[in-house]
Amino acid sequence: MGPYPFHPGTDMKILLINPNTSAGMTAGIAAAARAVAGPGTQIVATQPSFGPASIESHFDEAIAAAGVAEQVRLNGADADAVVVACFGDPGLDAAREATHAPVIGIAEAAFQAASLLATGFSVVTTMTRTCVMAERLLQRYGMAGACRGVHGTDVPVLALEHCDEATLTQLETAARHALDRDRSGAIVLGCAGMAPLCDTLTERLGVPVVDGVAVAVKWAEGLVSLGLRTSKRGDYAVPPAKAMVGWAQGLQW
Ligand code: 2AL
Repeated sequence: MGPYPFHPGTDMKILLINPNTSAGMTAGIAAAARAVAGPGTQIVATQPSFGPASIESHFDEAIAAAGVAEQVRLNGADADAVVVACFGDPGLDAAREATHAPVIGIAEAAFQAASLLATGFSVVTTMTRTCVMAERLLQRYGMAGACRGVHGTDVPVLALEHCDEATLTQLETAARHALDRDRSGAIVLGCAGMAPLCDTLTERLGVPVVDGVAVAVKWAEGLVSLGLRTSKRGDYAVPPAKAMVGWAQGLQW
C-alpha cells in the first residue's frame, strides 16, 4: 500500500481557465485539452468576464491575473483541479490561495516536463516583447539553467487562432534556429494558442515539442488521482476575509 489513496480511474473535473477573453482561443485550448484528457476527465473551459483579448504585455498580464482570480473564485468551487492556460501563468499564486484543488500553470508545467526530456530546451513564443516575461518566470521557477534560449517570433497571439501555413512555417523556422543556436534537445511552445500545432511541429522538427496545456492536464489528472491537493499551510492558505469594492465585490470570502 502506497502513502496516497491512488485512484487511477478517478473521474474528475478540471477547470481550464484561458486568461484572455478570446472565445475562439478558449475553444481551441479546450479542444487541445480534451484530446489528451483521460476518459473520466471533464474539461470545463472558461475565460474572464473582463480584460484583454490576448496577453502580450505586462499591462495585459496584470489585468489577466485578476481575471484568473475572478474565474477560480466564481467557477472553481467544484473543480478537482485548475489549469491556468496562458504562458505567463498570470494569477497562479492567487488561484492556489483560492482553492484546495491543485492549480497548474502551463509555463511551469512545460518547463518542468521539457527539463525531464533534454538537458536543455528552447522556448519559441509569440511577440518578442514577451520574452522577458518568460525569462523572469524561468528565474522564478528555478528553471533558468535548463532553458538555453527564449525566442520571439512576432507572431501575434490572435494570429494563432486561424494559423495558416505561413505562420506555421515561421514557428518551425524559429524552432529550428533555436535548436541549432542554443544546442537544445527540445522545444517548449510559448503560448497556449500554439497547443493545436504541437503534433505538426513535433512531426516536422523530430524533437520533443512540449505544449504546456497538454502537460498541465496530464499532471492535474496525476495529482488528483494521487489525492494531492494545494497546501493550506502558510501562504497558500485561503485569503483573509475582508470587504472588496467595485468589480471585485462578490469575490471576497
Ligand atoms: C499568451 C498565451 O498563452 N495566451 C495569451 O493571450 N498570450 N502567451 C504569449 N507568450 O503570448
